[in-house]
Amino acid sequence: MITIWGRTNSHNVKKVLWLAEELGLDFVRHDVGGAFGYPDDYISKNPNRLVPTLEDGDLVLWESNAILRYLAAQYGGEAFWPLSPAQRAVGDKWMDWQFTLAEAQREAFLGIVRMTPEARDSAAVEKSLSASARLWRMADEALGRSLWLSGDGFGIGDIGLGAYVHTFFSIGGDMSNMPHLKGWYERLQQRPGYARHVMIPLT
Ligand SMILES: N[C@@H](CCC(=O)N[C@@H](CS)C(=O)NCC(=O)O)C(=O)O
Repeated sequence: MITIWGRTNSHNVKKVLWLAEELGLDFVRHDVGGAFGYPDDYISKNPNRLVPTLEDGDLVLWESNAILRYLAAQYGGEAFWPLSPAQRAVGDKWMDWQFTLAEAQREAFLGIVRMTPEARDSAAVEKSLSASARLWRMADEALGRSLWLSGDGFGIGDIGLGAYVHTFFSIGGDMSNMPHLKGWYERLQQRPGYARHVMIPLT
């Protein structure tokens, strides 16, 4: 049995839950992190005091992208873990670039979602929104060349950024000049795992 530890409104937890559903895995999830805190038995599994953590048999794994790679390789077959290193690298690159995007989008997310309007630094929010829009334009260009960030088929390259594009849209990010990104976001919304685990209230 697979166990996933982490609060559902964390981007990094959403990624893991969504992939687990894409792969049709049976799993149980426990709330931890944020308002739920970190019980000692969790810290012994993940001393970073961060979420997510995955347990599969004797394997205890933290770092969300390492978890995605493990699940894809162990359970995803060729569709999620192409045998060709060159083909696999296409999605792998976007999966790690997600952290670049997340960093740019962070101030806007925190300001709009986690702070009251009085506490919000509007200039920092605007700066973060335009920095992230500039990065999203790179993804838009790539999506003009292939249907998915992983190549011709949906894959793990779409999971990381997919978790963040919903946030970009929800906090007022402007996709009007990014038709390929908008189309990709609409295609993601057709996927039941995305609707269930990513398109939830941000708070
Ligand atoms: N590089 C780590 C980052 C993990 C991380 O920063 N998780 C955030 C949630 S997205 C967290 O645990 N924040 C503290 C908390 O929720 O208590 C990973 O990808 O797993």
